This record gives sequence, C-alpha cells and structure tokens, in this order.
Amino acid sequence: MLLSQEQIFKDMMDSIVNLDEETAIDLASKAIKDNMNLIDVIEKGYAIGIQKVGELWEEGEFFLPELMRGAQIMQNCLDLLIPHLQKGSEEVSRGKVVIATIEGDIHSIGKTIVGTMLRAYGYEVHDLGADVPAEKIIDAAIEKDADIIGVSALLTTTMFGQKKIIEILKERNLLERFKVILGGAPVTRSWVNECNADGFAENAIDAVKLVKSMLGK
Ligand code: B12
Repeated sequence: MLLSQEQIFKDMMDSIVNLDEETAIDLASKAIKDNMNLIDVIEKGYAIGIQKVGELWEEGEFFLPELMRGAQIMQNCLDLLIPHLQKGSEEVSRGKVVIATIEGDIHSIGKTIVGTMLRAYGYEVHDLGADVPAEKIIDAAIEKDADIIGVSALLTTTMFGQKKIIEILKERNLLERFKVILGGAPVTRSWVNECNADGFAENAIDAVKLVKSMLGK
C-alpha cells in the first residue's frame, strides 16, 4: 500500500514521540532511498515530533531522560539525513555565514538545520556549535570574513546573549561590517527590534529566504 506524504510525516513525528529509534531510523533511510524532499522530512516530520516531546515534558507527561532520549533520536536521524542534503550543494559560495548557539545554551538541533539548509543553498557556513561565548562568535566572524552572523537561543535566560552580540559589535565599531540574524523558539520580531538585529526567521526555509534577501544573490 502506498502511504501519503502526510502519513509518512506523521509516522516520523510519532516515531520521535514514541521514542522508537528503530522506526525513526528506518523511516529516514526509506526517505533517502525514495528521494523524498529531505527538508520537508525534517521540518514537517521529525522537528514536529521533538516539539511534541517538549510539550509532553512541559505537561509533566515526560521526564528529562525522555526529553533527552527524544533529542538523541532526532539527532541520529539528522546525522543520517544531513549528508544527503549537502550533496546538492553548489560549488560557488553565495556568501559566508557564521552560526552558533549562544553561551549557556546547549540546544543545537534548530541551529544545525538552519546551517545545513544554508549550505545546501550554496552559502559557506561556519557552524561553531552550541554554548559559544559572544566574543568567540564575533572573533570567528572576523577571521572567516563572514557577511552574516546567525545566533540561536532556545532559553529565555540565554537570549540576552543575542543582544550582547550587537552590543559588543557596537563597542568594537563593527556594526556596519556584519548583518546579524537571530533565531530560536523564544525569539520574536519585537525582541529582534529591541536587540537592533537585522532579522530573524522562524524556520530553516525562511532563514534561507532571509539570507538571500540580505545578500541579494
Ligand atoms: C530538544 C530539546 C532539548 C534537548 C536539546 C538537544 C540538542 N542537542 O539540541 C535537551 C534534552 C538537551 C534539552 C535540554 C534543556 N532544555 Co530543552 N528543549 C528541547 C525542545 C523539546 C525542542 C528544541 C528543538 O530542537 N526543536 C526543534 C528545532 C527544529 O526547532 P528550533 O530549535 O526552534 O529551531 C528552528 C527555529 O527556531 C529556527 N532557528 C533556530 N535557530 C536559529 C538561528 C538562526 C540564526 C535563524 C535565522 C533561525 C533559527 O529554525 C529552526 C529550524 O526550523 C524544546 C521545546 C521547544 N518548544 O522548543 C525544549 C526547551 C527549549 N528546553 C527547555 C529547557 C528548560 C531545557 C533545560 C534547561 C532543561 C533542564 N532542566 O535541564 C535544558 C537546557 C540546558 C542548557 N543549558 O541549554 C525549555 C525552555 C524554556 C524557556 N522558556 O527558556 C523548552 C522550551 C521546553 C519547555 N517547553 O519548557 N532540551
């Protein structure tokens, strides 16, 4: 029987919520084999699953070990899918992006997806990982001669680090040199305005559109 795409995305979501690694990995392998759109697979399947796990945790249905297990399964699926996404990357760089999750924050999944997508669209991406101090992000942007600095924050306590990036750039007279874009679940338009950042995106597809519009290529 042929399953509809919606059903496959739902099965992917359920595999994360059920903490069923075997099914999650099987579905990811099948998606690669069947040449499915892997961005959709990640964003409409697995990413919805991990968000649901977060909701269950918030409601007290899941405890921290289950949240961590869900994240680990999600990460293992990404490790399988990402190399196939990067295959189509263009040779010519359309611009350089330094991306990181800010200091104190270990949430890396969303930032990694955004970096991967940008790479797949031909941008040169330097992913510094998670829990990275603001100064270090700025130093890397200078060293790599980046056009854009992307900063992720998933905690209401760490998002202040995003503002710190802009403040340090201002102090060091570097505001004109880089565009700064923000992301992560707690980030809103008003927070971006308050930080004086150049933009934000709610998902990886919009992040690509944002970067494209900023670099004009
Ligand atoms: C998975 C997860 C974890 C995993 C992270 C694993 C990993 N390697 O990343 C683990 C289990 C380790 C974890 C730990 C913790 N977590 Co947690 N976690 C989550 C969860 C469920 C999902 C996050 C995620 O991966 N989402 C899927 C991705 C695809 O979405 P995303 O991150 O939002 O990214 C997308 C966009 O935001 C955007 N984007 C993201 N970054 C960027 C950057 C740029 C530049 C741009 C343009 C766009 C962009 O594009 C992405 C792709 O679509 C969220 C719930 C939620 N609703 O977000 C809680 C959540 C973020 N965690 C939370 C908390 C509290 C914690 C802990 C403090 C728990 C604890 N008591 O220890 C610790 C944090 C420790 C620390 N110092 O960082 C809270 C935060 C509450 C708050 N208001 O601050 C949340 C909201 C859960 C909740 N509802 O309470 N967590």
